[in-house]
Amino acid sequence: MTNAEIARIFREIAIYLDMERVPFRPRAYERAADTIDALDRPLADILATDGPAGVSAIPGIGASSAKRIAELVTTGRLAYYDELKERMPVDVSGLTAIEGLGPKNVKVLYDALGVRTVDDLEEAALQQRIRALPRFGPKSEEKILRGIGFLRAHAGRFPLGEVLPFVEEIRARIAGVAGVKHAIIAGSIRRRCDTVGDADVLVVSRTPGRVMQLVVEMPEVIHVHGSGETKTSVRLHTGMDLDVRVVPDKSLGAALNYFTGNKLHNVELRRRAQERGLKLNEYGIFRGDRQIAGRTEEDVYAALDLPWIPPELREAQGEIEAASAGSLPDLIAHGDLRGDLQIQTTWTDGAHSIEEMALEARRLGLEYIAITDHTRGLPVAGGADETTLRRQAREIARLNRTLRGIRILSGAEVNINKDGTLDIDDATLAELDVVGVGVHSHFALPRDEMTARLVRAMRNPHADILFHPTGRVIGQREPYAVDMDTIIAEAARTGTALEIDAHPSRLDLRDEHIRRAVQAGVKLTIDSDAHDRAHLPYLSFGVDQARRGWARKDDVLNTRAIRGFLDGLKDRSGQKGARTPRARRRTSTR
Ligand code: DGT
Ligand code: CA
Ligand code: CA
Ligand code: ZN
Repeated sequence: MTNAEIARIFREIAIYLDMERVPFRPRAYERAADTIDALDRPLADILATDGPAGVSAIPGIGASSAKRIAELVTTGRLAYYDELKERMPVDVSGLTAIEGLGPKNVKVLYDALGVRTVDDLEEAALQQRIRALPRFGPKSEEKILRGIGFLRAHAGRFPLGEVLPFVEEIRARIAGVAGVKHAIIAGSIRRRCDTVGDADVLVVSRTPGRVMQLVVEMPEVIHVHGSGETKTSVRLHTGMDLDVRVVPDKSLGAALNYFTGNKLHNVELRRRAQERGLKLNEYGIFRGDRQIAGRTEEDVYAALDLPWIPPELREAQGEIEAASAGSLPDLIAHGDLRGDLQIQTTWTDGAHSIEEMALEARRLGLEYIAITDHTRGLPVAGGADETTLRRQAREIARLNRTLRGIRILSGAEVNINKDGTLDIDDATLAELDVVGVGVHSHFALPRDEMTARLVRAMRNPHADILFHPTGRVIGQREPYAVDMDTIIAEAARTGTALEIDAHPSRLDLRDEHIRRAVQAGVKLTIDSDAHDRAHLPYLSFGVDQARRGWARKDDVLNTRAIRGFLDGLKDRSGQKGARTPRARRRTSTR
């Protein structure tokens, strides 16, 4: 039983408990699932070495969760979960994945119409049986059908954040087989694409038979498409396929290059080889029959008169020309981020206090964080108003006087109203260190109206960062209709930063948006959008995305030390005359 499987079961339990309207416990299960996902050691290992006490010692995992984990790891089952499933045998994950369909509605649909699967749901909607239910109508049927269509269109691709830890775990298992010299992840995962079709792992081993045996016998495998000495292809329990290839050591670089792709990048490299009278394939670079390169990727590129190209750039978007001209960007690196600028706390819909988030950020090596709880009514009830934000700023100032090694900045994730105004008054915004503004309502506005709305919000002198510039939720919600070129131009003109939301199902700014923003001289920020301290490491997915967008360290504001960062915010660079010295002192000094 892997960590990913245990986390999935905990999430399903949370959904079941939500259906029964059980208070609090669903959040505890979700929190435990987040914690489990963020662990860097298999729970089975922890249990084996430290026993149940070792598991319940993990922050975020209570004693009862620890017991359930022990049962899952030792027996492969969980009686409590089996009971829930038996009582209501529905595809809870599949159904709640549909935009706008929560656990409570899933229960209503099951109780009233016997809906167990997404197919049942589609049939019920098409037969117009849903509109008769209380609190549903013809509009709900339409929305459900659209949601199903969207999911189907995205079926078969998985957010990188969901697959990377899991595939990394499998890779490590393969690397542990006696006789294995290398086990490396290739394909779209190595390029850090935001979604992944299937996982590709390359292996160099004296014992290919043993490697393939391990792969087909992994507990996560639900089907073997094929297995031979050099290639095995399996379907995993998550629905994703995994291809494992064993390659000769002297071809590792060429194979890695070939199976990292993408296809068009490979095609361009092959053409370049041909121009030099060479042949490039997955076994190496050949002059006639003689292999002249291919043991490492560096020597493959060198044989083509190129420097090594980072995998994130291999999308046939001009990277080969840039490499050839010596003008590849010096990409932002993991570890360059010094701050995190979108963090929610228990003041609104986050799971942890300001102090808990700050301590975790410090533990992860960050120097500063901005607390950006939601404002007013959207998207959570009890969002902050002006009074609350001022009270929170005082709490932050108090913490800053006692905490060492981390600076907490006051801020907010301010709602952009339908007309582009903000739902917090300017006087209050002027007192905050970092103001992020974002759309949390009226997602379906026509493109012109939505673009004008965002532009107006960016023109507010206090709006430092545009959060969620596209509003997409990968595999769940389409981006809103917006003219990104206008947004980028306005960001450049007003000095508003654009956010790369690092949450792996968000990544609002796609690679090409980032690239255009960089070209326009727009400042970017990379934020975890953490609602739990286990989310802070999401920052790394934001760095991946920034690299895919050709961003350098200098393009990202929160790579700067605190002083330079604050000076780089729009509100500081001029307009903040409105800020009273007293308010400034409150949060900015130690
Ligand atoms: P995915 O799995 O859809 O997220 O994307 P990839 O890029 O991982 O694609 P995949 O798994 O089909 O193949 C892995 C890499 O292998 C791909 O990026 C390039 C290489 N490759 C696969 N098929 C071909 C091919 O027919 N020609 C060439 N040149 N390369 C190929
Ligand atoms: Ca792949
Ligand atoms: Ca593949
Ligand atoms: Zn939130």
